[in-house]
Amino acid sequence: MTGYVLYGSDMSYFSGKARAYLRWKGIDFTEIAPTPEVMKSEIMANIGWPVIPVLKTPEGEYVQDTADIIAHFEQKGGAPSALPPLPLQLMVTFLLQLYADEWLTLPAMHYRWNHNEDWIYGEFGKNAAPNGTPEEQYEAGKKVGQRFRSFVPMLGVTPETAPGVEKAYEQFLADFSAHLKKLPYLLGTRASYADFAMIGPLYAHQYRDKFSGEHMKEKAPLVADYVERVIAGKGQTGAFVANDDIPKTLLPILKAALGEHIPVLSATIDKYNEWVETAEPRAEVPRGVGMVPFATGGHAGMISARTFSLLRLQDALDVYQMMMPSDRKRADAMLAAVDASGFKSLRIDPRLTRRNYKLALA
Ligand SMILES: N[C@@H](CCC(=O)N[C@@H](CS)C(=O)NCC(=O)O)C(=O)O
Repeated sequence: MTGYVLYGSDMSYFSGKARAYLRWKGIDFTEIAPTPEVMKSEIMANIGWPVIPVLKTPEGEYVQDTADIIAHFEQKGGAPSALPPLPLQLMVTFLLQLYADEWLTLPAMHYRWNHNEDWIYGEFGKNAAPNGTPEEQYEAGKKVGQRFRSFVPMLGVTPETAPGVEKAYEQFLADFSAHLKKLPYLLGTRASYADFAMIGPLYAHQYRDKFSGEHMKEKAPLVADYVERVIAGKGQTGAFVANDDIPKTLLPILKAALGEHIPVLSATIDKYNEWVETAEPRAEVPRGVGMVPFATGGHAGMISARTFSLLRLQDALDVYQMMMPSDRKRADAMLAAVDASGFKSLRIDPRLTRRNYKLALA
């Protein structure tokens, strides 16, 4: 086989992000489902833990994590470039990735596991028992799926928070629909990195899962149309909004996202700092460092303090901290407009990096 291999699945959050990007970039790739055999011989053997998506290059190298998959191609240069070239749009790109990867997990988990549970077991079964009868696939899928289901309360979705998750998601659909009336993609008339990130939650869980997709098509047909375009790799031509401006219609989305997420990120940093006190230099970082309070759509609960979220935050902070004074002034004005000035004082020290396909102290 020539070209790249993407080990991924149509049901997986982050596989959609990678697939949308690869199609848009025009990469020759084949997607292979994570059957038990593939999990063992490719993913466990080379990555060391069970995760998708994983990219295998024609040279036989393995790349894991969607940001690293995208960077693998972007570092080579070549048009079209996924990242906006100017600083404020770049910072907003990473803020939108932080939201898509690490906060829209709330509706994704809620809708999949509280509205599509039996349906998704059948879908998981197609990978777990590809040659089984529908009943055998359901049983095999249930075994795999129950592991994911068991993470849901830790990810903040409980009977107490579920109404808030729905309220916040409905508001997002309304705000994003208003944006899509003005512009076909997040930052202009062409697709870019932020759109691929948004496809993570919006494709597999919110569009493809049966009930969620019906709900999206009914409540927010413009969002459903957007998901279809981005997952198909469209939007290769067109432009970013001129003058490094941020479309006004993104402000309500950023305001809601950052308003809920910044307190959680700040509490996660406190827990990370406590953990760092006794950690060895360059240590592997645990995926969670305890539980912290949060609220979404006006409903409060507890959520895992996920260290990976800090890696995504670090990208946005790096862009902010390296801005020239005139750009920083524009960034400050935008952050003030969305009540998110708290972002500026967040610090991740020591820095985070990825080593051996895991999160580690830099
Ligand atoms: N941050 C990673 C996350 C990959 C990820 O969380 N993949 C999910 C499926 S969409 C998974 O395999 N999770 C297994 C686990 O977290 O143990 C990325 O961007 O690629």
